[in-house]
Amino acid sequence: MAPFLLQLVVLFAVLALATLILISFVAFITAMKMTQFHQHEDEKFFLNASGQKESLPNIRDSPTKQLSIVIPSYNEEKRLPVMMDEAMGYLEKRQNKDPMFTYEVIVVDDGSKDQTTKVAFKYCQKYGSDKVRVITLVKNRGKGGAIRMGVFSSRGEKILMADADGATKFSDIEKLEKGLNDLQPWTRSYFRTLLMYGFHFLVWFLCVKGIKDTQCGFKLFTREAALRTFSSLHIEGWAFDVELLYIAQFFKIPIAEVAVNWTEIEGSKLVPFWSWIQMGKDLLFIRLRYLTGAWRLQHTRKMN
Ligand SMILES: Nc1nc2c(ncn2[C@@H]2O[C@H](COP(=O)(O)OP(=O)(O)O)[C@@H](O)[C@H]2O)c(=O)[nH]1
Ligand SMILES: *[C@@H]1O[C@H](CO)[C@@H](O)[C@H](O)[C@H]1NC(C)=O
Ligand SMILES: *[C@@H]1O[C@H](CO)[C@@H](O)[C@H](O)[C@H]1NC(C)=O
Repeated sequence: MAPFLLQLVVLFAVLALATLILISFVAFITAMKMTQFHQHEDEKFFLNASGQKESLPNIRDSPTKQLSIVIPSYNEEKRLPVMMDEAMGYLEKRQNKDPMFTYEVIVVDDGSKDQTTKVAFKYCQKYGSDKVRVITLVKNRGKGGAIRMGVFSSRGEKILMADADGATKFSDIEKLEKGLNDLQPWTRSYFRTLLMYGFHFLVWFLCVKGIKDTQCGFKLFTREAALRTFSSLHIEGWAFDVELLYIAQFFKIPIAEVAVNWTEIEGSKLVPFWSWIQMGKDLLFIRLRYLTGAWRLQHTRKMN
C-alpha cells in the first residue's frame, strides 16, 4: 500500500514539474514577439482644432504642462461625454481659481468601431488642441497599449490615467496628488502580508505585493516614473496594470494607494469568465517570463 502511495506522489510531482517546465517553455518562446513598441505613421499626429495634422510631442522632452490626463477609450461614444464633461468642468474650474495650473487631456481612441474619435474631437474644438488632444490608433491594442501611447505623447509633469467610464469622482485626483507628494523618495515600507483570494491572491502570489487594488483605472505618475515604467511594459491587455506595478516595484519607485470614491458604472467590457482565465494566464506568464529571463528590466539612466 505504502509503496503504491509513494509511487502516486512521485508520479504527481513529476507531472507537476513537467507541466511547469512546459508552461515556462511556452511563456519563454511566445514572449519574443511581444517586446517591441511600434507606432504606426498615422499615430504620430493629432488633429488641431481646425482639423490640421500636427505632430505629437515626446515624453522624453521637458514637460510644459503640470498635468496630463490620459483616457483610454474603446467604443466609448456613450460614456465618454459624461466623463469628459465632469473632467473638463473640474479642470477648467481649477484653472480659473489658479491660473498657474496647466493641463492637457489626451483621449486615446483604441481603434474603436463607433464614433469615439468624433465625440472626443468635439471637445478639442471646444477647448482647443492645447487642452484636448485625440490620438486615434489604427487598430485595437488593448487598454495598456492605448495608455502607453498617450503617456508617450504627453507633456505633463504628472500624468494621470483615467478610465472613460467616469467611475471615479474626478476631483479625487487631489487625493492622488497629495498621496504622490507625500511619498518619501527611496524609503520603502514593509508591506503587510495580505491573504487574498482568487485574482488578488494570484496577483499577490505571482507578481505584485502590497497593493490591494492593482486594477484601479485612476493612477497618477510623475513624468519620470511614467517614462521608466511604460518603456519597459510588454503587456498591452488587461493585465498591464500588474506588470506596470511589478516594474515599478523592481525599480523601487515608491507607490501610495489612496482611497477614492468609486461608482459602479454600467457597460464594462470585461467578459467575466473568459477574462479571468486570460488574466490568470497573463499573471503566470508575467512571472515566468521575468523568471526565465525572456523579459528583462534594465536600470536605465535617469531623465535629464
Ligand atoms: N484601449 C482599450 N481600452 C479599453 C478596451 N476595453 C476597455 N477599454 C477602456 O478601459 C477603460 C475601462 O474599461 P471598462 O470596460 O469600463 O472596464 P472596467 O470598468 O475596468 O470593468 C475604459 O476607459 C475603456 O474604454 C480595449 O480593448 N482597449
Ligand atoms: C492648425 O494647424 C495649422 C497648420 O499647422 C495652423 O495653420 C492653424 O492655425 C492651426 N489651427 C489652430 C486652431 O491651432
Ligand atoms: C466619498 O464621498 C462621501 C460623500 O461625498 C464622503 O463622505 C467620503 O469621505 C468619500 N470617501 C472617500 C474615500 O473619499
